[in-house]
Amino acid sequence: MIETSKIAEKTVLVFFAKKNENTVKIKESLDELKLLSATAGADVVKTFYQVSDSFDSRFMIGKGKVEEIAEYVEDKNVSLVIFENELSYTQLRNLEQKIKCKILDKSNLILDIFANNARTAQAKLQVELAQLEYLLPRLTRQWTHLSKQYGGIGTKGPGETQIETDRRLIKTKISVLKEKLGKIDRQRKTQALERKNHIRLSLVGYTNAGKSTLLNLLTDSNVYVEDKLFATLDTSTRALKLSNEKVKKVISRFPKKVLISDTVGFIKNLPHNLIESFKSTLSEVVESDILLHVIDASNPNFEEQMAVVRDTLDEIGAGSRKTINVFNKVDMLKDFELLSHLKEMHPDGVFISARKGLNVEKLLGKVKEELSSEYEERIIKIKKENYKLLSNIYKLAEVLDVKYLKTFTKATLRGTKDNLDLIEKLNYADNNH
Ligand SMILES: Nc1nc2c(ncn2[C@@H]2O[C@H](COP(=O)(O)OP(=O)(O)OP(=O)(O)O)[C@@H](O)[C@H]2O)c(=O)[nH]1
Ligand SMILES: [Mg+2]
Repeated sequence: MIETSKIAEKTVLVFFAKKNENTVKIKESLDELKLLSATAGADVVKTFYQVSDSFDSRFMIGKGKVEEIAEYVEDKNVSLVIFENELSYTQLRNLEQKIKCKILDKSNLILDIFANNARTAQAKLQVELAQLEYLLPRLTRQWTHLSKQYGGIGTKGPGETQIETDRRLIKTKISVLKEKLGKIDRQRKTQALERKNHIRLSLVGYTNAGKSTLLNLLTDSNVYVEDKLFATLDTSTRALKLSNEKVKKVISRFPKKVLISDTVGFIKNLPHNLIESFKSTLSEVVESDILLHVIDASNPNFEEQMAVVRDTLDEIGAGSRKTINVFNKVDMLKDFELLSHLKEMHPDGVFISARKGLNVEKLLGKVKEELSSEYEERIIKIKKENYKLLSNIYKLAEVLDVKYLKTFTKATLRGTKDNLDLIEKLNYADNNH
């Protein structure tokens, strides 16, 4: 992948909204686009809006507006135009004929940020896959020409050489990437069984909510934290470890070792192919005992962000996992009434400050409470000499009692329903061959 240039590009933003759209929502979407642009290294010099009854299908915005932007771009030497709205291939082509600089939409911008922030081999492969899949239907001579002419944000994409190759080569590359990712995924799956004997928590949430800050706090680590969007693209897993005395007490009451995973943040309209290619990273989330949904309570738009996160969890198949809503950054809520209102609205939530270490013991207490409701006891009968199953059982559950009877072994187990079901399935398979 090609590195993005570090020089800030002179950028204008363009935003089209229908007349009946909520103005508060419009402002929030625009603020998010500004933050995304800044994260990508753009220097936003102006924003063009258009609010209208209907959009012009040729350009998204009206022709007059296109001309106004084109003039501004030329006058002020602007090198990048970013649309909040998703542009079709034809709209992009039409706009490029009028406005003489690089044009991106929000999906493209997010892909670019991901490309820039990918650090591990797996994240790089995943981003490259998403970029190629995004590019494939849009690959034209025009694109090749543009990327050569302008460079910078949004064009580093899958690399010069691939842009020059034809679609068939890109397709081959896509299958190679899928193959490599499949291999990483298989390795991960073998490690997953090893981890089954641990309690697994995943931090999920909107980008910039404070997931990595909370991971650092709970596991005494030092993963990358930044007031930027998509600072984290990789899942890092650490063991729960805290030096705080109050918290130590809670931890000592956990039945098993606790592992916590940090994950990539979500955002409204996350390009679908990004979710697709990050599915294997996110499978960690799907297999967790409990999800900690970290919410930036200081963001006026946090409720919509919560809904986006829930929808994305549904999409990756984690919608029904047990979830604790963790309202973070309460240190920023100066208005006491606001906080008590929030607590009233979300009686099951936990209110913390990851940065200041506020209420962590409450959070862990809640985790403990949720876990004990999930754990159950079950007795299973195992064929007498099935030592292999017995050794697997120790990985999957707590063995409370074992009785070696004449024809079978009777084990009393304690574990999550999922793990106990899995043991029964293994036992059944062993007994029947
Ligand atoms: N005031 C305040 N700021 C916080 C708190 N927790 C995190 N932050 C700040 O919020 C910003 C984002 O924090 P991260 O931990 O990187 O957020 P994240 O959810 O991991 O973000 P991505 O990985 O980019 O999705 C950083 O500037 C943090 O210092 C908090 O409790 N209070
Ligand atoms: Mg992070």
